[in-house]
Amino acid sequence: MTTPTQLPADFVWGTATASYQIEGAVAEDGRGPSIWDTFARTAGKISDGTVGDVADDHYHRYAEDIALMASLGFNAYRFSIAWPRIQATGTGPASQAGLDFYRRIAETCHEHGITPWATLYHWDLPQALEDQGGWLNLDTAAAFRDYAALTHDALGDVIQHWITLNEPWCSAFLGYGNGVHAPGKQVGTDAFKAAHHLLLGHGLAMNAMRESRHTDSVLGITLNLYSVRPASDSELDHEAARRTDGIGNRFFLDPVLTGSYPSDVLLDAGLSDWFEERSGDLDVIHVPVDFMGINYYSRHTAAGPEDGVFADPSVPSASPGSERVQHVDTGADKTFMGWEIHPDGLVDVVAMVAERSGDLPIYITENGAAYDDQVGADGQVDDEERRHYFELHTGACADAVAQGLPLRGYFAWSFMDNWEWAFGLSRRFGLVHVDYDTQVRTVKKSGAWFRDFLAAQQQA
Ligand code: PNW
Repeated sequence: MTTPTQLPADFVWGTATASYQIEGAVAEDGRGPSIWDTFARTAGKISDGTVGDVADDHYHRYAEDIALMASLGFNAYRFSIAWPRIQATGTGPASQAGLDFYRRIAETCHEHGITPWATLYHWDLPQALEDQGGWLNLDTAAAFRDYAALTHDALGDVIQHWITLNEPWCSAFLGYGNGVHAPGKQVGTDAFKAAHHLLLGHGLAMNAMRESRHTDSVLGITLNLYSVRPASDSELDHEAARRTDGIGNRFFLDPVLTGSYPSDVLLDAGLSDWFEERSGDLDVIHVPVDFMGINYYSRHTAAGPEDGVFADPSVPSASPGSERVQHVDTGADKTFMGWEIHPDGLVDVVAMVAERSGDLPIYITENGAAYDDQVGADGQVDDEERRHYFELHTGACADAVAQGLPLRGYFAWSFMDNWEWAFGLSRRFGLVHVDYDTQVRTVKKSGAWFRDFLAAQQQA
């Protein structure tokens, strides 16, 4: 008898992190500045005024962190490689010290029976490239290809699993749309061009890695996808849902998996002509991937503006061209990010990808919940809400598999508390609590739950 949370024996169970959120050591061993170093130092951008200079000090503590990960029973670790550690200014030869750091991480994983999964771009663009236009500049796509090729060539013997980009929607629309993320620009619908250059960079990098001597590499991309539904049956709300799903999901899924952009989104944005001129890039973007990564956190319930006018170019927005779409509060429980908890949405987004990609393996490369955790008087962190969140979402994974969807693994976000972008240190996502004064790690109740859950998976 299989229990509801019983998953196949070869299911991948990991945790995930990202370089700038955990490493610190921003000026060590030749690392150059990234757009996040600059952005975090810009007054008013980070809610608690912190920067990532130290973060979890993982650069110096990676060995004990990976050992702790292993003690919880995870068999995979998704981390990201900081581009400015490999190329301080984003071009030129690779830094040996930078490569060595990630080789040590990969080797430490192997010593503990953990499979390393490397993300090449989790948002820390070298500042020197931003100074030349960043992702609004077509040349950045070629620079990303070169960085990916030399990093993969140097580390492909110890890292088999590679993810090109993490969440290009965030890079394009939070970075260049509403400016809530680095580099903090507000360029209106031109943010779609940044998205295109990111996707082109993905395709170029995929091709370069495919042509390398590491022919057994397993290559993919990670998108943040949402379960989207209209707030009511009205035409306006359906239109709002179409636009939300268009920018957040289809604009990224379709070019990668089917080789075309959704024409309705280009029309909404008023960019059909620009994209027509770039249509030759779609062959590159459409290069076959070995798997799709999905970061799933929440559901959106979309409503339209009563006057039916969706665009308001005067508002800096993460959905340019759809500034006036409303996200309705359904009254469901939310995490400390204000994100609605909706486990069935995980099945929705896996089905959304499978519909376009057939049997291609799918991994949830992030899923998790922020809360305002405290260490109790007994030294424990009782994060029952997060434990419950993980129970529900691992259950959703089992549902997806039971429905025959090709879901092959799950990575919890995050292994440990870390520097949460525009929220600095004020949002905790970890299975492991981090005291930022002492750097002491404490396994939370959710981490202990995972240890028991994974042990039970193994025995079944
Ligand atoms: C993802 N949004 O970010 C990232 O991949 C992680 O680095 C991050 O820590 C995690 O999710 C939690 O936030 C997102 O505004 C940031 O919709 C913002 C959004 C979505 C994802």
